[in-house]
Amino acid sequence: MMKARLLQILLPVAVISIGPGCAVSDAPVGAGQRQPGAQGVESMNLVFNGDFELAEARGSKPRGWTFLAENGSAGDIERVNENPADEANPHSLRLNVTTHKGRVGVANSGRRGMNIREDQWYDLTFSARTVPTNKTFGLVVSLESPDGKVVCARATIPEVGGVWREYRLPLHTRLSHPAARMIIAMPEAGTIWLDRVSLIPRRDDPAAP
Ligand SMILES: [Ca+2]
Repeated sequence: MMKARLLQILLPVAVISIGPGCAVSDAPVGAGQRQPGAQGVESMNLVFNGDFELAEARGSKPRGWTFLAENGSAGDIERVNENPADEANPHSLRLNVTTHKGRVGVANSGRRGMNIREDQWYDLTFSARTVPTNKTFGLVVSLESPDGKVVCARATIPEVGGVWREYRLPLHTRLSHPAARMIIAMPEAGTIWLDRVSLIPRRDDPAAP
């Protein structure tokens, strides 16, 4: 009888002493990791002229963006204001690929090259549309050196197209480069419009998905 009574008294005490310890240690860590990330989103966009509101002094090309065509691919880019995603931010980039024989797309190097660090997460966000064709494309995004020999990160975002929508692609880097560029490439011939492109490093939280 005495042993049974002792167990009834001791068991609840043991459970209570373990339970609160686990809960207290988990909660503050999770909350603390998210707060610095939210601050970084506001100030760290590596893309220059990601909303395409700045034009070159002459012509209709957007500042900071270049057309890239490898292995005999062909097409062009234009800064346009037709069918905007946002009337208050009316210009977008029209990427038109007429011949796809190799990698073809657009490149942005930030203001003086993007300082990309290895083993970090970078969040690419952008708006895109393909109206009136409504075709969808799997866009291939790379962070790489100007000569393309150092590929810091590469990932594909599938099924981009239709009416204006926002997209997000997390990129994880395996190499660093101090003056990298970002390339958004089309998988085949076609036309797509892009706007509000941003690339934000998550330097406070490298292991985040
Ligand atoms: Ca715009």
